[in-house]
Amino acid sequence: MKMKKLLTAVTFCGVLLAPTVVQAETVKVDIPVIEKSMAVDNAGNEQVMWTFGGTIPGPLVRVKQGDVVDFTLINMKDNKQSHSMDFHAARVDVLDEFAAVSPGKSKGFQFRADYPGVFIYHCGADAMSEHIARGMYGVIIVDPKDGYSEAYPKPDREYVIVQGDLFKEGTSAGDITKNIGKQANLINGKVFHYDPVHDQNASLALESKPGERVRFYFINAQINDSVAFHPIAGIWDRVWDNGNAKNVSYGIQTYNVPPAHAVTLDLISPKDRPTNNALVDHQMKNALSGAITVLMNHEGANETYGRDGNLIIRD
Ligand SMILES: [Cu+2]
Repeated sequence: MKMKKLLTAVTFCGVLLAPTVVQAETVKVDIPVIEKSMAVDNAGNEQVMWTFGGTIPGPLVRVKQGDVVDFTLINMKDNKQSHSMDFHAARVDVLDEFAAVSPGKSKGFQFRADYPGVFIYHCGADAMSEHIARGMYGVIIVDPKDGYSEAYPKPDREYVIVQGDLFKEGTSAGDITKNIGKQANLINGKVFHYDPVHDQNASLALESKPGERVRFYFINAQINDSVAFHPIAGIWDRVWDNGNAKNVSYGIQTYNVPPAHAVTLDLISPKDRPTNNALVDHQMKNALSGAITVLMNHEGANETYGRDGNLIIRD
């Protein structure tokens, strides 16, 4: 991803009034679609998945409100399927920009990110249920043009968590659409990805220091199920629906996230002691089939986690 920043300083009578006004820029985003067999759990069991960029979720796209995204979808020639790109942050023509592209072909389009927040992107090619369920989704964060404020404070760390479906290998597109054959839940591409409590093969957990403001961008990429997102042993300090700074709620226990929706949630752990949280889909059938993420709050928290663009922890 290449971006060009234009910084301007406005002066009046020699007084610096606005030293760092960040102007809108054009952000180039090229994403290849790669169909491949990949690990879907911490034990290394593989399934054939269809991916944006070779990972589930696909690459994180982050722009500022007002930026133009100059996007190219590259459907690799070894693929068997046609694919498309549906950015929920875009206002375009579903029959034009979001049209499917055959293997070996590319398609480019542009859109301006007018609305701030957190949005899913996904493949919309036929049968869309199967393409999404096989992993074709990712996240675009559109940071507000006004930046941080009292209503939308700067976090100490940021994490992206995407919950998706995993169906049994060989499930038909028709069954997937009806949720028949669902095997487990994926968190950032793996069952119990960050949960060493429920999965002895899990080597990762999310981390923060006691008292830090930790921001989660949570995306529901499941095709049919809503998520009842709850931080066990904690309370969401604030929740911004759709990640928009204007849609704020305070002191929330469980937040409902429908399919293809996303929210931004802050969690602040007690300052005076180490603690742990389990971020769960409180629909128990989903929690116990993979949708639990452990957050460890301790002084020795990994300094690189949730910082400097390291929002999706991958192994
Ligand atoms: Cu696709």
